[in-house]
Amino acid sequence: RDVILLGVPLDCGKRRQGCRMGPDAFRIAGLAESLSELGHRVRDDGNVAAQATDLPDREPLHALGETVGWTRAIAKAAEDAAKDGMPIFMGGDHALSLGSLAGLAAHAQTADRPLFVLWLDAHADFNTPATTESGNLHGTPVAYAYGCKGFEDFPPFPAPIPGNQIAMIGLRSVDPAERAALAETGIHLTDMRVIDESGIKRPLAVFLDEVTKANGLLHVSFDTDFLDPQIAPAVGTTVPGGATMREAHLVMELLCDSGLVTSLDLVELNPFLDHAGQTAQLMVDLTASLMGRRIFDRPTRGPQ
Ligand code: DIR
Ligand code: MN
Ligand code: MN
Ligand code: MN
Repeated sequence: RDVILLGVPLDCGKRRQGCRMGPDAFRIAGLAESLSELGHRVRDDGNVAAQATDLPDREPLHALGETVGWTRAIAKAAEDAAKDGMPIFMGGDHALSLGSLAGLAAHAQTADRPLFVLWLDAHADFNTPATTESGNLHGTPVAYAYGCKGFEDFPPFPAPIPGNQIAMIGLRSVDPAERAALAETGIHLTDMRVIDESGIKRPLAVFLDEVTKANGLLHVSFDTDFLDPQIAPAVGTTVPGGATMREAHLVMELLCDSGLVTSLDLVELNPFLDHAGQTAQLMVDLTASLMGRRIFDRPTRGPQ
């Protein structure tokens, strides 16, 4: 495949700094080399540049103007890259997905295919600028893509994504306002209890079947805090009880088998909090699993 790496040193989606070092951490951990070894044609387009706005900041939102500027710049880069191949957005915090989702939705509209989104995250990121308690805009991209009210300062979202085209897996920290808003959306919600009781494969397979039936594009947004903090400590918003290394690799391997993934965000890695590159390396290894790294080959459709 043609893979396009885009660094997004965006660090304004929350107060704790460090995610701006993410793109270089992914590079140093060998993301491009790992994907080349798997036979992909990899191009690193360098870093997306922030775009200035004169939008004033507004309490209680943190860095509203800066975030809106980034959203425009990333959306443009995403739409362009999606024409050439499979974009991988190396974040940066999760506010970058305001832009990647907007750009990919515009691309899907042009391609006349529905855009599906898989959100791997401890959090739902379904707050709006009106409901957020923290003021941190990294907690809002899914609500933006779904078409919630409250995003008037942002570019209008091209073709909002219906709830049945969105799946969240790994949930274990959901704010009361998010819980109430999610109830009416039809978004596929897989919390850690579902994973404990019936495993991580089934909810993913159900969603992937829907993507296949609809001939959809599939964007995967991978928040580092999907993973358990014991294996992925380099996140500002760790939540205990996350996905294990084996669960995460299985998700990536199943996504690879499906052949459906058309774009990927790697977000919330904060190298300042890492232990000797452990989390960056794990994220690179998981991306390699998503892109074809295997222990042994298997029939693509084995016994379910
Ligand atoms: C919380 C935390 N829901 C918020 N969200 C995080 O600030 O809106 N998302 N950390 O990744
Ligand atoms: Mn997130
Ligand atoms: Mn999160
Ligand atoms: Mn948040």
